[in-house]
Amino acid sequence: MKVLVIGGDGYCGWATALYLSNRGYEVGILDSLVRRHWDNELGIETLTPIAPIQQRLQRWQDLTGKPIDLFVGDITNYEFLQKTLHKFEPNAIVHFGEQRSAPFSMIDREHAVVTQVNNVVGTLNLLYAMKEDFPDCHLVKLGTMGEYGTPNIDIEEGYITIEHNGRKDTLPYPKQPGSMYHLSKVHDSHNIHFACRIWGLRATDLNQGVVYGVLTEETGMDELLINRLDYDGVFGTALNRFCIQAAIGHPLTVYGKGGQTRGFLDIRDTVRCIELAIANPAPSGEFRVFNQFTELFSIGDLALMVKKAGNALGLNVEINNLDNPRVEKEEHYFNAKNTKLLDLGLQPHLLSDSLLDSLLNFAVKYQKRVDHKQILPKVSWHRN
Ligand code: NAD
Ligand code: USQ
Repeated sequence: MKVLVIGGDGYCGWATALYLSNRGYEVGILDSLVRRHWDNELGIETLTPIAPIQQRLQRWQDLTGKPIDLFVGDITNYEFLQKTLHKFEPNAIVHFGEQRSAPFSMIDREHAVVTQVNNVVGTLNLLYAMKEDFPDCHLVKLGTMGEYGTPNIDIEEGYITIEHNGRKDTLPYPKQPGSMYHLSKVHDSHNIHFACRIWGLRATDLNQGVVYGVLTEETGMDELLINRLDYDGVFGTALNRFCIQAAIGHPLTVYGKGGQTRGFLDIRDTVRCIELAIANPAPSGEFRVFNQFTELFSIGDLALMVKKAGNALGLNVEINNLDNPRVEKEEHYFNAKNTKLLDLGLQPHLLSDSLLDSLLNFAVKYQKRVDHKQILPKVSWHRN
């Protein structure tokens, strides 16, 4: 089975491409490498030294004998996208190729526009290319749990059954995203749903929670295969950031009260969820939605867990409740369903002391690469 991984040079995409290749899928990577460009623009670097994509792929082939095709280009360029699809002829397309940072999208108007054009136009191009020539191909699209926001009722997987004035229907779950980035994912979901309803395409929208961890079986095989691990205030995400902060003796940056609750998952489960989605494709005409996370944590509780694990390793870890640069609820109800991937056979790697130990030790190993000036958040959601 041929799988095209769009965004295969990124954090989730790189781990997924190698995992699928290792399991016998014929894998191609399409990536514009724009994320490396955004890092340069912001003057940030991942904690880990990542090799150029061509070297990474050569090393993978040398180690395993498994080739991965590479297509460097931008999916907002329709001609390039069409040509690539015709060359590779995928059975499934996994689409990670978007601007994925909420703070990046909130820097200013320009970054909001870059985010929404890149994400919405890229996905729209993909839908048209599939409609034209690959209508049977299965699109596995990375969405986000943040599409739902934090409603005061249980969050279902994509749809909710509503009774209204004596009539009943199952409708898309209401969306209340918290950043221009999260909004771009909502726009994508509407476009993909439309393409399934009107053109009969098949798609799975994976509303993923916050991913943590860095090692997978494949990326741990060799230093040249190492994955990116972002810790800066723009691209770094909560738990990964906390472990790196703990490793360098920086107080953990909890925004506001820390009662913000989100879905989380280990990167080893990200790759497995993608495989489960590919192996069990959505039927033609269906816009299927899975909530892709394994556990719910509040940010304050995560900080306490990292503090405890850091103390056990002899690190002195403080927690600092900063003024929240974002506009979001800091105490709220949050109960999201996540049974569909479990029903397909997902066996979650739950957050454990040993994972925190390994992430903390990993961060200690690369601590010299940390630029302390990049840790505090600089992007504000507030009007001025
Ligand atoms: P990343 O920035 O590490 O990787 C994204 C990759 O996509 C980069 O290599 C980038 O160069 C590429 N890309 C972006 N726009 C492109 C375009 N127009 N054409 C071709 N390539 C393009 O991000 P990630 O953390 O791996 O996230 C991957 C996907 O998963 C995103 O869609 C993100 O929204 C989603 N997601 C991530 C997380 C997380 O915690 N990292 C959580 C939930 C959902
Ligand atoms: N937070 C802190 N301190 C930090 C970083 C974050 O308190 O140092 C808080 C934020 O205010 C927020 C929560 O932690 O309440 C999550 O923030 P995050 O930066 O870890 O994650 P987020 O901005 O939501 O985005 C990340 C990925 C995005 C993905 C999303 C999944 O960058 O691509 O879509 O997680 S979810 O959160 O479920 O929407």
